[in-house]
Amino acid sequence: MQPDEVWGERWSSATLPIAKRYMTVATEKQSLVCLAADRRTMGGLFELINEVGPFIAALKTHVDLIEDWSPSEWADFCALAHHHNLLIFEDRKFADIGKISRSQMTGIYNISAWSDIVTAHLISGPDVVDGLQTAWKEVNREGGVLLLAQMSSRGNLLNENYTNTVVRLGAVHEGVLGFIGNGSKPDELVELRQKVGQQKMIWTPGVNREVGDGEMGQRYGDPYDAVIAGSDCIIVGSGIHGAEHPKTAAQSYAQISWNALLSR
Ligand code: S5P
Repeated sequence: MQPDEVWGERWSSATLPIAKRYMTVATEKQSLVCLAADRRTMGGLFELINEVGPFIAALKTHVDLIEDWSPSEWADFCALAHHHNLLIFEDRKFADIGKISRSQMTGIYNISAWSDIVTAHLISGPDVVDGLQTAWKEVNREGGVLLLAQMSSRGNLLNENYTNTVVRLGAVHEGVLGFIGNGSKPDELVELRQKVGQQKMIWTPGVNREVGDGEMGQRYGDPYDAVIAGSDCIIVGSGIHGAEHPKTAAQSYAQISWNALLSR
């Protein structure tokens, strides 16, 4: 199957190269899964990617969680991710003014050198996106920003008004790959998709085959329902890395998400 057949308007109207890269990888691997690789050691990360790499399309990192992080081991880790044809997504949730966000893409972790995707809150205004895109351009790389339009955690402050503004500003910004939506609430996702339209992506955390409340205010919805409601990528963390058999779990999430996309 070719990506344009599977993704329809999302493919034909995508403007960012990284959007097409994601859709191509997801089609090749028949998986709409982004693994939230929330492990605290480099060894743990390597082990996880070696096990589930073939069944996921993207890899979401929190680089500042890793206790024994080093630039050389990280370079090896990124090489392993590329070997598995994975997009690398640093979930940094940038939120500062444009020029500081741009600088925060460098520094000790040098995020602009290896990330394909990063997250940002739009609380400081649209210049945060320009700052992040400038950082990628400065190292001759291309990337895309996912703006937090909704969150999966209970009691979050991203009310409907805020979501609407983020979508209105983000939908017309060429540096924006798409939005983070709340995977735990399919009804809210349907509404979000209506607001976003067909061009931009919606990626959803808060997804688990075991629907309900998670740890410390996290909430989970069903992976199939999320894709049917309009999600283009399910972000799954503990559903995979916390499973007894991460490989089997990853295969299962891949199959569910792919079947849902075909049905959609
Ligand atoms: O609203 C959000 C946004 C994000 S990016 N809720 C989230 O849970 N996330 C991230 O998704 C969070 O930082 C974590 O890495 C992942 C969810 O992990 P899980 O173990 O709950 O599936």
